[in-house]
Amino acid sequence: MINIDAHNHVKGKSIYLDDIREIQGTLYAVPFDATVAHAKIKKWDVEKALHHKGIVAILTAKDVPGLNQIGGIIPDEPLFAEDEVHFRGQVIALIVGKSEHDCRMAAKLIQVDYEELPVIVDPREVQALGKLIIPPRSFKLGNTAEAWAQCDHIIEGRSDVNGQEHLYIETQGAYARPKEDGSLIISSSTQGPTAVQRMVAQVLNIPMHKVEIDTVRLGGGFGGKEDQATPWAVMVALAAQQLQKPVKMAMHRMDDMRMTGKRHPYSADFKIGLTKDLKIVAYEVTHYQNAGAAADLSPAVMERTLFHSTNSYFIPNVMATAYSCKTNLPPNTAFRGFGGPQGKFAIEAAIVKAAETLGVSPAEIQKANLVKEGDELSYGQILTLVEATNAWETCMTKYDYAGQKKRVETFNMKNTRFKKGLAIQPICFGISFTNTMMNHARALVHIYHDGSVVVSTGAVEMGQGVNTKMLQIVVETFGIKADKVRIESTNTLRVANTSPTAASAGADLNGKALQMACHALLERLKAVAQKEYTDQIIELKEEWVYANEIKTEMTWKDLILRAFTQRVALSENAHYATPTIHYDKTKEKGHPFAYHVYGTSIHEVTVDCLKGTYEVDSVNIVHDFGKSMNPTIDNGQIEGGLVQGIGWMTLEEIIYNEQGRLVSNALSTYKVPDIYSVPKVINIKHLETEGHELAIKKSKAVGEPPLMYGIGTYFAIRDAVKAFNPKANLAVNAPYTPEKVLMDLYQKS
Ligand code: MTE
Ligand code: LUZ
Ligand code: MOS
Repeated sequence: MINIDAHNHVKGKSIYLDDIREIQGTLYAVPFDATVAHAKIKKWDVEKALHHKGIVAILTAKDVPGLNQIGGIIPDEPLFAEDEVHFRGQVIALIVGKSEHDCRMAAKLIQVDYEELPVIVDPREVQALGKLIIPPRSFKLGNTAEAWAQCDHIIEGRSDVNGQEHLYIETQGAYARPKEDGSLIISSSTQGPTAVQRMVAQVLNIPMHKVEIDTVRLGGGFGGKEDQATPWAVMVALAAQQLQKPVKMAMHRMDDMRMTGKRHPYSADFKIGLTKDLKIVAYEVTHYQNAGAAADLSPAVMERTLFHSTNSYFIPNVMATAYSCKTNLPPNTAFRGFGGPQGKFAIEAAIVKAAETLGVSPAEIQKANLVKEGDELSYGQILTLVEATNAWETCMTKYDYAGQKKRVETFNMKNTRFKKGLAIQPICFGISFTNTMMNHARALVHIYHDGSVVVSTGAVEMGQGVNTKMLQIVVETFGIKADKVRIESTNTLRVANTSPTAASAGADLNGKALQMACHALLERLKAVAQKEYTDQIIELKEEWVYANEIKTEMTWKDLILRAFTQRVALSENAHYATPTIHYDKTKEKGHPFAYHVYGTSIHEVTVDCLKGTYEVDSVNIVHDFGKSMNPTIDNGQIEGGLVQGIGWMTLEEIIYNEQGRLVSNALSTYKVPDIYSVPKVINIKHLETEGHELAIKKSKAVGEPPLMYGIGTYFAIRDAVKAFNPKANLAVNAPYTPEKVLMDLYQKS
């Protein structure tokens, strides 16, 4: 089944937030933000701005009837700054007017007097000062201190990896309309409608039942709208409530880039110990996470880094520590992989450093240490249905890695200006929210008496195709055609208390709930048919009732009408909670993930050693989809995730200056992959496996894992640089921009 949105997307008919038809009298809101990264606010003056043409109101902390607080995990983030600002881009006021243009003009008239305080943007620096978001955490397995004695080689090093701008095509936005009795409906471009509902209620000081959040779809979220869609929705809700007018905000791209957080930059120190036969015996790593000025999701991101600190390798002695460092940057947030990629980057850096020191190929070390059935990870989960070696070996044979390696070596012998590089990137990613209590979902199904079906779940469509997968479940369970089913918007009145669509678990969690609802309805419908066809086995296929495998006279429509006239309930609401998972934070042990997703990728690049530029020649992937329920959508997720990962690792360079000002603040200065930087060849082979019972229809979660293949491209470029300049002592510092490559090519050791 093709993505049900495909045709309307191409025709431009799909509705995004800014396409919602506006109600007469709608006002527009523009946030006004701090121009310094750390300061006391001595005073502010909005009088002049208030008198500007078209301005209706300027709201600040003083106008908040409830709590001026939107921190989700930790209440450390005011909606509007009060006496202090902690990052550039922190919102101080909301300007509401008759047009966005009026608001922007008025913004220039607002005056704020700051008393500037020291700005720190480096995570190691704030860690040394003890400025942490939460106390540090450590995952331990075995005993590293004792294990060093068993190692023939011990290598230490450091890796640095920068953040990443989400660059969802649709910027942040929300549109609030007052209803009666002080209640509101808010259309929000959010991955987490319930999170928005909760914060609107908290800030406006009204019960959650007065707040309806509606989300049709997002023009991309990538984690950037898991938590950070909330402030904008709360702001327009506040304005709508105060003014009793519809109020809308659709953010300007540069405002969005400046005011919202990004993927967390990390710095790490590592120490890795191996035996002569390349078995990794011990690994110690310390991560410095650049959290920004408030917690946001950083504690959860940090924990996922620890969970993925050994990627797809079994290491018997592990000591992984992480610090969430509070800097004067916009609070960093969820981004596809959610800290996992940063954890993997450090272990891959350690392996590559070790390989270079020992004069072996990193692949030899990677292969010798892949996780196997029954292995225990540092957090106590015992791995089952492990596909790491299967994916690796299938990848090597299917794509003839040995032949490719020879071709690359021959090429490099014959060429000076151009050098090729190769790297292999295996992945192993845990599926489930690491916070066990978040792993549940609901679905609501109505069958109308004309036989048409409408479905609501907690899943938010953001381009990943979750609605298509939901539709497939209904169609397959009821044996009806796709045009009989409509997937409705995600709405807090229809489906309550949802987790955000995140952690790649949207299809699994909501799909399982939907399956339960559909099965309950199916049982009732079969019972209706059974009255007609006593003692026969009833099935529903192609909108027809079958009895003992023989097509009857009764259609789906007949059956529904019959059920209705017999007063059978045609609606069902189901709830699903992932079984088997648990985690004990006091021990840092448990079984947090329903299952893991595996895969292996081979990256080949060519570096122009005169210019420092590079091209990705090919990425060959073997991926563990389980039994993919929609290979077209799933392959799209692999391609998109891979390219997004390559962008993070190569071109996308976020630059904040020492004063905490975002220098890469537009698409002219922040480069994302274009058609030229996409790999010339991407092959995706589906690993033949049984899938997993906890995956929806045994089709494993696919959203985030492929991003981590992108790490391979970084190390392939490094391999090519080494081929040109074998003596260079290279740092591990992503993204590997052409400028950095050029410097490394001509580095004198
Ligand atoms: N694909 C598209 N096209 N757009 C997105 O915003 N977000 C990614 C991934 N794939 C995203 C995407 C992220 S960060 C997650 S967690 C998953 O989709 C969420 O959807 P799922 O749980 O249904 O896989
Ligand atoms: N969000 C979250 C996530 O709250 N917990 C998670 O474990 C997670 N993982 C990936 C993406 N978002
Ligand atoms: Mo994805 S980072 O879990 O929204």
